[in-house]
Amino acid sequence: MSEPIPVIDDISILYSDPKLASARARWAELSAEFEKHYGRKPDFIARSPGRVNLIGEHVDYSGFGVLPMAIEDDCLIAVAVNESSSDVKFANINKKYSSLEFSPKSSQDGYVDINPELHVWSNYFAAGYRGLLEELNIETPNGMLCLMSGSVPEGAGLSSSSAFVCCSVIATVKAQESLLEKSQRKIPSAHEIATIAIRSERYVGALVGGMDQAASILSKPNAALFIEFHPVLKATPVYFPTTQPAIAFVIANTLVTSAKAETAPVRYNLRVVETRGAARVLALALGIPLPADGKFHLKQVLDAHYEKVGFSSEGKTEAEADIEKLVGMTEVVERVLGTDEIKNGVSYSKLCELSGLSEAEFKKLYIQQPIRDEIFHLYRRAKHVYTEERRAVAFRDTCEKAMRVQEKAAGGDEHKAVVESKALFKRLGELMDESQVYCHKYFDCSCDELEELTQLARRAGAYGSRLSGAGWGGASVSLVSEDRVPEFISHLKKEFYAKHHPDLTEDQLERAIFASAPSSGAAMFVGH
Ligand code: NG1
Ligand code: MG
Repeated sequence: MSEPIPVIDDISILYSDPKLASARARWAELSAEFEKHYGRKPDFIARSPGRVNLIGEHVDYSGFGVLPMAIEDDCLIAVAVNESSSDVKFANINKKYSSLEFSPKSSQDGYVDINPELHVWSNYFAAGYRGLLEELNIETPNGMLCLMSGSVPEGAGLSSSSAFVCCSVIATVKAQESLLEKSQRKIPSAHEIATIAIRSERYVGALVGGMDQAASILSKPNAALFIEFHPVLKATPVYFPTTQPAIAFVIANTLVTSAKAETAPVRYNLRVVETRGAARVLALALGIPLPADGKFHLKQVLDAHYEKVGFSSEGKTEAEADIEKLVGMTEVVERVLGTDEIKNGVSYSKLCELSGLSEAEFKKLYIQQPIRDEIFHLYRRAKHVYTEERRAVAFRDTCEKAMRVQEKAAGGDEHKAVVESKALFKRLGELMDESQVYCHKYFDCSCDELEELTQLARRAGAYGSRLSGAGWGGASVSLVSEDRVPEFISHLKKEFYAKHHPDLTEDQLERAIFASAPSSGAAMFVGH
């Protein structure tokens, strides 16, 4: 829990062989460009990766566990520290992005001004910078010269935004190290940095959960992560068998970009309000006392409900007990929210009435960010969340079973192990497919292109396929037998990309569809 962000002097531990050569070229280019731009060498390079979510979609802000893995595409920020002035300069190696220069002293809050209404790229840097300084209460920070290089595709559901915010937090922390040491304060651990990054991204305007930041910062090589948020942030590595038959995850981007910040009022932030509203209505119906601030998420409703009615986990594994509770909550949702009055959506005034609040009170409690809609779906959103968490728990449990099969197989009956493993992979695929159905039908976060891609993927032999990340566009992720990856990719190139995007260059295609191994999380590079 108190491990620091790893400091490395060799990037080969971050990338698999096929990516390493291009990664080396990119890191070298960043250092060279930095010198050209600022006339000196950087002191260090911070790195934070994007992620693909395997399962557990739109449940993190309801307090539930998710199962993403870091990918190899990442955000790099090269930094030179200036201890004699607090001024900051920030630019991107790609000139298409505007640069930023500021002096903390002259901004309104003493850090940096951020206007979330203006969707400018540099807000993500500013959010991480400000979040960190505010948290550590640093008044006169060291100055920073920064240059960034990003390889996570934008708006693809692969979390380019969080990779950027996390990288900004890490870069800022490292730049302030001498100050912290002078005042004998401890350097925040990776866990603390993840928590700060989660809070920081909220400055940019969306009411985000915490999956992306935790995955970007805490991932370990060769493992996905099961990340829990409530009552505290906890990340447990989840491994996949590496002996034959092995599996791979293929990411395929629809190339429909979903601009999160701009669409939040009718999509992401609206879902946050709907799930919070559902939690409140369920709590009232179940006679669960609401906390003083009135705020409750769906995980807290589950915990409070089973504490009230009693639950015996005797003779059950942790996964079995969790699944039983989640199934029980799905029945409660049917009973309380599946009524004629609520099932097909309610108006804002009805939502407030069901919540036992006036419209002004509801707004004050639950609507911190602008939202815009006339119908609020409590039943369908809550049904998605409780069933999706059941699928995430079952997915993790199935991975653990597959690892046990692999361990037992060593020196035992190999044929039996192959048959058992395949059955478990099939189960993983079914869970992913079911997740896609619920994202589409109950959470309304899919789109035509995602439906088409995931169906094509299944037809091309994937065990399962689903959208990844917030949805409404962006990437899909498919579970594929490792030996079939090349054939699978060429099938999708032909059936999806050649038809919808015939003009893509070979290089663009490679970036649109690719297999990704679980990559390691954030790191700080201090070599030269
Ligand atoms: P995207 O938009 O794919 O980065 C978002 C949230 C996550 C999570 C997923 C849906 C941010 C930074 N991330 O991911 O926390 O809620 O949607 O599962 O907003
Ligand atoms: Mg994002």
